[in-house]
This record gives sequence, C-alpha cells and structure tokens, in this order.
Amino acid sequence: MNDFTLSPELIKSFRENGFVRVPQIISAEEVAHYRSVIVRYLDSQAGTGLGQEPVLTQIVNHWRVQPEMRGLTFHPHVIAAAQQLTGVKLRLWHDQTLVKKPGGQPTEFHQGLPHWAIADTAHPISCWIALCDVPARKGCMSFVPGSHRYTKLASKIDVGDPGCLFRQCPDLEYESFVSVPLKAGDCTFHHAVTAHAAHPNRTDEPRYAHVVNSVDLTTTFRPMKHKVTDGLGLQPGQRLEGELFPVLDEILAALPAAAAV
Ligand SMILES: O=C(O)CCC(=O)C(=O)O
Repeated sequence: MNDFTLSPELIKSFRENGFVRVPQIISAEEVAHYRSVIVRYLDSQAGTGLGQEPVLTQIVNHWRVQPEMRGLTFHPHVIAAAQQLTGVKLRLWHDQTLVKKPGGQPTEFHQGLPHWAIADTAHPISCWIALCDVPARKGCMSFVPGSHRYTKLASKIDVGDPGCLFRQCPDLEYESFVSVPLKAGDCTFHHAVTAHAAHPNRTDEPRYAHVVNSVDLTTTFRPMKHKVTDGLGLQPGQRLEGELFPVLDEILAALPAAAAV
C-alpha cells in the first residue's frame, strides 16, 4: 500500500520551477541504515582511491552493487512522489550514491539530461535524498528556477568547470538561483534539464546523498559513452527495457516491503 501523496501546491511548484523540496521522504531510521550500508562499502574499497575524488565520489547503479540499496532506490515514497510530480509512469534510468568528502569542491552548474545516454523522454526526473543534514556549507544543491524550460541544452558536461554550462548557454549565467539546504531524510526532485549545482563541503564530515534518476517508459538509447549503457550493445533508438531499467510500478508490486529496513 503506497499512500504517499504530495499536495497540489508542491506539484504545481515543481512544474513551474523545475525543482521542489519534499521534507522527510524517508525516516531517520532509514537514513541511518542506508548511510551505514554506504560507509561499509566505502570502507571495503579503502586503498582503491574511491572516496578521494576532488568533487564527488559516485557509486553508479548502487542498487546492483549492494542489493541492500534497492530499498532506497525503489522506496515507495520516492516512486510515488516522482510519478505524481511528472504525472506519468516511470522507469529507472540509474541511481547513484554521491559522497562529497570534507573539503570536497563545488559541483558546478550543469544539466543532467545532456549527460544521459537517452532520448525520447519528456519527464526525466532526479530525486536527491539527503542521508545526513546538508546545510549550504556541507554541499547542498542549488537550482535555477524555470530553467527546465530551456531548450538550448549544453552538449558537454564538466561538473568541475565553473564555466562549462555558461559558455554553452550564456543566458543562464544571468538567472538567479536558489540553494536548498536539507535535513537528513528530506529530498529534492528536479527535472533533468533544470540547471543545478552543489556547494563545496566546508565541514569536516562527508556529505552523503543518494540520487534516483527516472525517465518515461518511452525512453530510448542515445549513443554516447556512459557508465550505465557502455557494453550493453544497445542500438540507437532502441527502447530502454529489461532488468537494468525496471518499470517502477512493476518493481514496487514485486517488492511490497521494499521500504522496510
Ligand atoms: O550532489 C551533488 O553534488 C550534485 C548532484 C547532481 O548534480 C545531481 O544529482 O544531478
């Protein structure tokens, strides 16, 4: 039973601005559980360099690396909210855990969609779940309101280069942006075209977040180099289907207790 319902005001705000904050999408117990799963994984990788990246440590398709993360990626609240905000049925594109180490540099302004190896999707959406308190000084996200309507997409993404998006989309540089500090368990949703960034981590603790990227059921493969699709043998225009890109409603029906920790 999934009775997580967003208010019409929140849905309207998402559609107007291209992002919205949803408080307490998961519980404090779930935050503690999933953070400990992540820390266990990072500890197991000590000496490999994972965790030392200057901007972000990324664990892409984490639900496949550590099956315990499935309960977060396919959390009933996350699925319900994403489908209410977009108004359509969605499938997973990929998840990723994002850790910004103490002293981690800013994630510079960019859009998600140009970086995704996909086409034929009208409602690509990211859910960024805070797995610790994330004030601005710990690396919270910022968004340019309304930029999801921007049609001149950037073609190159370098989240370490502060000018990368703005050299390609100069108008965006003169728009105001909004920073959204989050308490642990809160999340933001943003449309994958919305220009967004994250502050540097100026604290002495890591910033933990888990991101779920979902797309329309009609989504097809757009040939480009990408961690998720490299080596899959997909043809241009081929629909994303199969166990790597599950339909969210189907996985929820198969895992009714997905949120239990
Ligand atoms: O967490 C961050 O620093 C950036 C996250 C981001 O760009 C995203 O989830 O689209």
